[in-house]
Amino acid sequence: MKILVLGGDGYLGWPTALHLSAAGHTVAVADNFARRGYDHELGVESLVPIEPLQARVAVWKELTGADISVFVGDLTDPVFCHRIIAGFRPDAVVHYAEQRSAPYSMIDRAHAVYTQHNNVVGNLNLLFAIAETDPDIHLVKLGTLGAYGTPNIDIEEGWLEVEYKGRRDKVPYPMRPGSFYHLSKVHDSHNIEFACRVWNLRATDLNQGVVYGQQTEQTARDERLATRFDYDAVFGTVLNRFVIQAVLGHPLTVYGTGGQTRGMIDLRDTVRCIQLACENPADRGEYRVFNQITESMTVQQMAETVAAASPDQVAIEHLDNPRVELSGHYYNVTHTKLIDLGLDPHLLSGTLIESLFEITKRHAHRVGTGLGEARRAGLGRAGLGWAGRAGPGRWPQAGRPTRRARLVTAWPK
Ligand code: NAD
Ligand code: USQ
Repeated sequence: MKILVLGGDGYLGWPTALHLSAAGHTVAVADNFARRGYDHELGVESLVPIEPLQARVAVWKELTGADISVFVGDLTDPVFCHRIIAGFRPDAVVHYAEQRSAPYSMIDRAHAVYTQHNNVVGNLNLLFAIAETDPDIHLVKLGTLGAYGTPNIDIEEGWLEVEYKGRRDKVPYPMRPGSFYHLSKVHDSHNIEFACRVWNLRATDLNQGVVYGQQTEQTARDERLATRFDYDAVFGTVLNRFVIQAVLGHPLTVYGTGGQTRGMIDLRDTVRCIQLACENPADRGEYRVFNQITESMTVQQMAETVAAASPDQVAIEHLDNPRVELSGHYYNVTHTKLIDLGLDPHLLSGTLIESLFEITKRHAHRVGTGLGEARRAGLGRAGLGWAGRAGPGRWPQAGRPTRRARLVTAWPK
């Protein structure tokens, strides 16, 4: 198949491009390098050094002989968007190219507006480009599990059967997201569902949980093929952050009680899920949703799992939660559709965490301001405040969450 990976320079896009190329597909990537720009804005960088996109592609060609075409441009530019779809004529488009940090979207008005403009307009341009070029092209879109929020009923895969006043219907699952970033994904989903219904497009919306891990079979072949590994308070995802904190001897920063539960997935499963979605496309006119996770855990359990795998003593610190989110809630996510297509999940294990410890130790000398408070990392007074705490018209609280209690865990060695 011909597959175009949008956001192909990112944490997930790059290993996905390599995985699809290794599986024999003809792959192209597109990116505007916005992600590298956020690093400059925040004064942070990936723990693992990453090569420029053109260099990465050249190394892949040197090792495998396979070409990956590169398009540099912005999806919010409709001309660029149309040109790459009409020029490359993919069978499937994997759309990763969005601003993906919830904290970044909550810094202030400008970051919220940027996030929603970038994500919603880019996705809309893409829908038009597909409809105008060839409605048969399958859109594989990365959504987020957090779009559902934490409802007190099971989370189904995109749709809900309801009975109301004696009548039955199947409706899009109600969404109650927790950030302007997560809301951008909800808007995207509505636009995609509408385009499938009225233009007869085909799409798979992948509501993915928090990703952890740094290597796939392909990126491990040469360190110049490494994907990024973020650990800062804005872009670092929770498990990756905990691993780095453990290696550096910093306390693991659990927000609140740590009783909030999240769905998670290993990077190696992410790339496999994308392959499965591309190779088993939705029907024409079909908008289907898969919940892309392999297991769920509370944040406290994640911290305890990392601490238990560490050869050193690790402290777990409970900070005031800068986010507005429930803890100690019901959480049961249905996630059978990717398993039915053949996904064989890697579950979080000591082995994976140990390999992450090794990677982290190798690059520990590169840790800069990112591990510390967001303010030092360049966010100014907005810090990590969640607008829900500040309310409209007031700025979110400044700085890092405050220290509330420190629990030191001494794990048996
Ligand atoms: P990332 O920021 O590392 O990669 C996204 C890439 O898209 C970046 O290289 C960026 O430069 C590019 N991009 C952004 N806006 C663009 C635009 N307008 N035009 C062209 N390129 C643009 O993020 P990631 O972690 O690889 O996530 C990829 C996707 O997966 C995102 O849509 C994210 O919401 C989703 N997702 C990520 C996770 C996770 O834990 N990382 C979990 C669930 C869903
Ligand atoms: N958390 C901590 N301590 C930290 C960092 C985070 O306790 O140091 C907690 C947060 O409060 C939250 C949970 O860990 O409850 C997850 O936070 P996160 O920053 O790892 O993930 P999140 O903001 O939800 O966003 C990430 C990706 C995003 C993706 C989302 C999937 O950045 O692109 O959409 O995971 S999901 O969470 O399922 O919506």
